[in-house]
This record gives sequence, structure tokens and C-alpha cells, in this order.
Amino acid sequence: MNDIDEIVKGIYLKEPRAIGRAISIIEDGDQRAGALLKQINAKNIQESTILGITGPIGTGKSTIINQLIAHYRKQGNRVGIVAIDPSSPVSGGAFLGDRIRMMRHAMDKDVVVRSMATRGKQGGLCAAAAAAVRIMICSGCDPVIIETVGVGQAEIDVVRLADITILVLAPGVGDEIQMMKAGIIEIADIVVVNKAECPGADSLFMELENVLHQRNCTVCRVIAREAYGIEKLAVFIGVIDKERRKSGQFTNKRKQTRETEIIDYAIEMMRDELRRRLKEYPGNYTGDPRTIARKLIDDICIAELDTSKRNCPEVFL
Ligand SMILES: Nc1nc2c(ncn2[C@@H]2O[C@H](COP(=O)(O)OP(=O)(O)O)[C@@H](O)[C@H]2O)c(=O)[nH]1
Ligand SMILES: [Mg+2]
Repeated sequence: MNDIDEIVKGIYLKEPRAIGRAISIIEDGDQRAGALLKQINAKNIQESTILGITGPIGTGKSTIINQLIAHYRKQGNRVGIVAIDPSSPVSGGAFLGDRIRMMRHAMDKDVVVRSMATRGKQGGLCAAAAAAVRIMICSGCDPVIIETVGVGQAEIDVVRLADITILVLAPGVGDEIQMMKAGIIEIADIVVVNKAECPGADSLFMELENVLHQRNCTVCRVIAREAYGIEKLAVFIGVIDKERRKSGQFTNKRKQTRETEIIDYAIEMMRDELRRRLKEYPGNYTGDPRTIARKLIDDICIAELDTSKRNCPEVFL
């Protein structure tokens, strides 16, 4: 048995080391990644729900996640967490803080935590995060929670992997208006006003209700530190999940995510191939760029007919 088989077996047996190694193989772009991903095909992939939790740093995302973990563990569910670390020098401390807070569940084998850095991985982050989610689902996690700071395109892309997106805001923390501009608020299914005991929470709540009342988006008040509002939040999540599964919206969204992923992969593969071919292109690319582009693509298509075997990673949810 080669070690990929060993790792795959370990994932299904819920072995933390196998799960950790598998995610590293994907994250590092190890050449065994393709072989590994081919074997990660959980039949239950549609049964697990993926939650995206996003919002500015310091609003209480990690605290809420800890409370949600406790909630789902009480129900007997195994929980996965993929924390996307913005890896700026400033957030180094915040990231460490996350780990410490997660320690509450550190001894629990049915809580799988993995953080991933965004640094230098804009393109590949989404694929790696998707793979990590999938590996966790294969190991029996439901739900899998993705935590990300909702800034930048990379993070928005990651949030799109989620079936249900929760935006966490808090009075006096972060720039809410900026979040709205960033479009994160557009994709939120639930907006949480955390730190509800703090001054400014009520006006933030009302402002959000005003902005969001035309949209089918729930706003709820939470005091994560005291677990206040967590049960209610979990009920909202459960209701949305149930409704979407019943209406077919759940499957549709997964299909859309899958399509986007396939296209991203195809473009990535094309880009490398085009660069390579362009280097070998005779002349100085004089003439109409569009015509040259067409010719390059036609050449690839002709070459493709001759090669049946292509290395094609599969990271589908
Ligand atoms: N006052 C108050 N502080 C909170 C609450 N929830 C979390 N915090 C604090 O807010 C800070 C940031 O929380 P954290 O969960 O790390 O936020 P994240 O950066 O969004 O993950 C921490 O010091 C928490 O203890 C709350 O309900 N009320
Ligand atoms: Mg955090």
C-alpha cells in the first residue's frame, strides 16, 4: 500500500494525522495531490453543510465559531473548521489568538481545525480550501465552518464555497460601510450583530434591518462571549439549510460552485500552456493579437486530440 492509500484510509478512519497530512499535500501543491483528490469522493458530500463565517477582524467570529462548535458537539455532530489566515504581520497575533480559543476543543477528536494562509496563494487558495473542506467532510464532519476575514477578492471567493454565509459585525469594530461596498453583505444569508451588550449595537442592528429588510436576510443579535443568541443563530442556520435543501437551491448552488471551480482550473491550465506556447511563438507577435490568440487556442485543441492523458486535479464539492 503506498502512502496515499494509507492517508485516504486514515481520513475515513478520522485520524487527525492523516487529515492534516492530506491537507498539507494539497496546500503545498505536492505532485501526489491529484492522486489523493481522486480518492476523496465521499458519497455524503451533499449531506454535510458548509457554513461561511466572515466579517472584519475583531468582531467575534472565532468566539461565535467556538460557541457553534459547542452547540453542534452537543448534538453529537463532528465539526470541521477551516480558518483562512490573512497572514499579514498585523494579524499574526489574531491568528495565534484563534488557536488558543480553539483550545477549548483541542482535546476533542471530533473537532477538526485547520488554518490556511492567503499569502502568495491568491489563485490556489480557493481550490486548497475547497479540498480541505472536502477532506473534512470525508472524515465525517457536518458542518464544516470556513472562517475568513471578509476583505479582498480571495476571501470572497472562499466564502462562495459555503452553502450558508454569516456576516459578523460588531459596534465600533471594522468599517461596516466598507463591508457593504465590498459586496460581502450581498452574499450574506444571516448578519450577526455581535457584542450586543455594547453601546452602538442597537443602532447598528436597526441600520442593518433597514438596509436588509427587502432582502431575504436575517439579522440577529448575539453576545458570543456569553453564548447569548447562539441557539437562535443555530436555529436560523438550520431553517435556511432545510428550506434550501427542500427547494433545490442547495443543489443548484453546489452545482454553480462546481462550475466556477472547473472553469477556474481550466483557465489556470490554459494560462500555463498559453505562456509556454507564446514563448515558442515564431516572430514578435506582430499582427492582430486576437488572431494570434485564436491560433494559439486552435493549436492547443489540435494537440489535445493527440494526448489522452492530462493531469487534471479534481476539487469538486
Ligand atoms: N464585549 C464583547 N466582546 C466580545 C464578544 N464576543 C467576542 N468578544 C471579544 O472580541 C475580541 C475579538 O474576538 P474574536 O472572536 O477573536 O474575533 P475575530 O477576529 O472576528 O475572530 C475578543 O477579545 C473577544 O473576547 C461579545 O459578545 N462581547
Ligand atoms: Mg478569528
